[in-house]
Amino acid sequence: MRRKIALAILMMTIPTLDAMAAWDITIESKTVEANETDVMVSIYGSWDREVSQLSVPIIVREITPGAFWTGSLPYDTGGNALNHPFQHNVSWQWNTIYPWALLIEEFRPDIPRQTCPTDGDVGYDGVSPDHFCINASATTSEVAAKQNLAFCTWSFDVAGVAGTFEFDTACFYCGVNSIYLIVSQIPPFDQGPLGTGDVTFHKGVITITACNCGVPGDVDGSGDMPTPLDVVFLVQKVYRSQDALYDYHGLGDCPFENGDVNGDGGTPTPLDVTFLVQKVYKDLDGLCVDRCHGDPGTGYCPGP
Ligand SMILES: [Ca+2]
Ligand SMILES: [Ca+2]
Ligand SMILES: [Ca+2]
Repeated sequence: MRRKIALAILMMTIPTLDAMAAWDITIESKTVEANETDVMVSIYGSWDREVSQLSVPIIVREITPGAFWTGSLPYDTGGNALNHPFQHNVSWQWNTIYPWALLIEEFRPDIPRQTCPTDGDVGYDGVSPDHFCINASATTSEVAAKQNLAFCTWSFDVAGVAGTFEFDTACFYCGVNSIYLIVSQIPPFDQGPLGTGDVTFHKGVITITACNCGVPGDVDGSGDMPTPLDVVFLVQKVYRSQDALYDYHGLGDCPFENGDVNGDGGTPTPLDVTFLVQKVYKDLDGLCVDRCHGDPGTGYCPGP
């Protein structure tokens, strides 16, 4: 009987021990469209005891050539929880009323040096690879146990090439050569790979999908250059209110409505039929050739 009771207590204890092992750093993965802007990615942390220091060195690495982040890259350097003098497209989500990371709170770009391999990166420049490091450190206060806390978010634009790139962890330089997540008891100890090794890490993968707003004038979605059949589809839509046009909008966030072949915005009109007739029968191209971009609100359509 005593053994059964002991076994029962042990079984009740196992889930608790398992839950206490939840030390994790995870970077969000996302699927975005080609040339998408203001893509937001967060880093999540889980820890079971109060920690006073956190460092995550990150490499941004192209997997598919050309599929990468681009434009004005995020940074947040030289600051702490109250002061961010050099900040661009980075935000922190933990308690900002009673800030925790008073000593340092930064999202700092740099290139690897000292004890890290120093080949392959010449700058934080949108050319793979790029490196940055997330650092947060307390003076006396500590951040309490958390599970899946999205503590930092950064935003960026992506290139027009379909494929993938990733936010992985890698050596940054001598002081931040690995993930550190430090419990400040006496003496303090690190739960990261060079300490107890309890922290798991999951990299973030950004998948850029090709824009799919259709071939210009291919209103029935057959996937090839417009034909007389497309003209009939558009005539039925415009003059007979019989809408059998392909739903490109169901596949993505296309700026132009299908059938608005000249890209001047709104629903298709007789003018669009005229443009499509000229294209199909006379090879006069006035169609909106870039269906993925432009601003129909201003009548702007890239090309032809
Ligand atoms: Ca670079
Ligand atoms: Ca067609
Ligand atoms: Ca139109």
